[in-house]
Amino acid sequence: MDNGQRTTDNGQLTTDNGQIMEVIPAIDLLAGRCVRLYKGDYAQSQVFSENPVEVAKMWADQGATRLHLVDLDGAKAGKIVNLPAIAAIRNNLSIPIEVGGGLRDRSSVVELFNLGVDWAILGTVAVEQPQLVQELCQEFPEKIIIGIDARNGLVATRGWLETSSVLATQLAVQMQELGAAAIIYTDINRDGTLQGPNLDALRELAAAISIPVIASGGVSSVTDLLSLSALEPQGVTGVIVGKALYTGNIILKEGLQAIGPGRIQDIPPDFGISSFA
Ligand code: AMZ
Repeated sequence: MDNGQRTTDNGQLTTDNGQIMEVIPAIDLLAGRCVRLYKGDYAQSQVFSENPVEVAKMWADQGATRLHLVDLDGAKAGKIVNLPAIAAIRNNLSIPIEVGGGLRDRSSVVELFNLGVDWAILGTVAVEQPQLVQELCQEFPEKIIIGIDARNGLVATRGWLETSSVLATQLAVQMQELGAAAIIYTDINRDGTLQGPNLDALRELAAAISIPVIASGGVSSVTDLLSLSALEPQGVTGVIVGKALYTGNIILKEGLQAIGPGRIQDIPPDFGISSFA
């Protein structure tokens, strides 16, 4: 019987009403600690834990299917700085992890892959060295994700300390052509503010490309997650959650129940009826 259900490539149950989305906890590393910045401002950092491994394990234990790690010192310095913390997280966790911040050459990307990191996120080089992006996408298919961090639609680079004249959507189209596996779109003015995601910008971006879009910045509640899940048919396949998880505004388990695998609204329609028969 066709009850509107189907399975995804990895066997997860979903429905024709909309597919599941990944809820991806973020761990931002500054001087080996787990922090959150406000709008990416290094002067406005809040330490959430001295022990990022413990935090990573906690999100994995609570059901995360992927982790998003940012080397904030690295993004500023232009090279990996928090390698010990990244390696420790990788060695203590079995779920996939994506890492960005300071990856500006091939050897840094290779260093992460050698550690067992699953995806490398490139930001600054997408604007400054598209040729390198193309080479890396060819060498590591499906492993290179582009982080597009936008301030009023324009792409910011180098720890968000510089704003380019490149339009986010334009860069996304170019990166898709070069072979990027996915785009992570961060709205800087929302990041760390708990003000809600920029749905209009995400809709515009997702309409312009066919590779997956992962939303980031401003997510503050389960309601925000549900709003984002309406964009799943347009290609928004995941959402990165940072501050809201650390403040408790979103309980990971509830976020997963709302839009993740086994989300509660996907219980088969005849499931409840038969129990009353
Ligand atoms: O918060 C910031 N100031 C910040 C941040 N979170 N600056 C950079 N980043 C992240 C980007 C992307 O994931 O969101 O670093 C990565 C890009 O680094 P790079 O070094 O490639 O531009």
